Amino acid sequence: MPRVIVLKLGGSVITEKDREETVDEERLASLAETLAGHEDFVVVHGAGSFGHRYAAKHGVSRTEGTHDAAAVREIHASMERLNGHVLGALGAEDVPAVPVDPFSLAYRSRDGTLGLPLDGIETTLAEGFVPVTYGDVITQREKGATIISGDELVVALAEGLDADGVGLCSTVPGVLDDTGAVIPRIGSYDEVEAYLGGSESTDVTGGMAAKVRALLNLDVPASVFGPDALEAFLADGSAGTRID
Ligand code: IP8
Repeated sequence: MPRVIVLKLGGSVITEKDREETVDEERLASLAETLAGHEDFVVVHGAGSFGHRYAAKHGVSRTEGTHDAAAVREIHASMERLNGHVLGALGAEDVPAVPVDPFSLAYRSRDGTLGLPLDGIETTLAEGFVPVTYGDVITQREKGATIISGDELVVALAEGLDADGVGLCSTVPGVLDDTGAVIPRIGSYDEVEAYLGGSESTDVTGGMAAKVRALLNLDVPASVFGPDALEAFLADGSAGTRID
């Protein structure tokens, strides 16, 4: 099987973050147009103005679980609605996009370790489809159900599929230094600690520091870039900040 690219479309890139369950239609259509004609990639999208609101309403997070099935359904349904929009936009550009539902696929063990069987996704790719998955709620032993972020899925898919590269399409044009300039390349966390915070910083927001740390741990090169640079990333991987 050819090696794949794992591409994350950030929730705040494809939705209007401050308007409940509102898709940024124009942005999404333009990203879909850029992806048209490309092959062998997996899309992961975040929640933006979908999902998070229901997770907060029911007190569900990466660490706080729920046994309330109605809460699980509400969070998951919101993410399915956003996934439907993403599939629709990709489909309109003839990208052979199909859904991959994390709730039905993934799970966590007691200590939070992610289980993500990949046979289905591998078959989906091998048959020429583009799997489109997303941050979601998943079951966890002894906690009921907890949240999985798109970023966590990106890392697991990049490792599990032995991906060729990872792209995080974000609202910022890359990882920024303290003057607001894009840092072209990051080879170790020490290089950016001054801008992103020390290794003890908890990073509860799942912000840039957590992303950079996770991407540095991967064997594959990753890039963080803004929506305008998706074309450049797909062409030769030269976009925003390269983390490897
Ligand atoms: O936007 C969160 O995914 P993220 C998923 O990638 C939910 O952090 C359901 C809140």
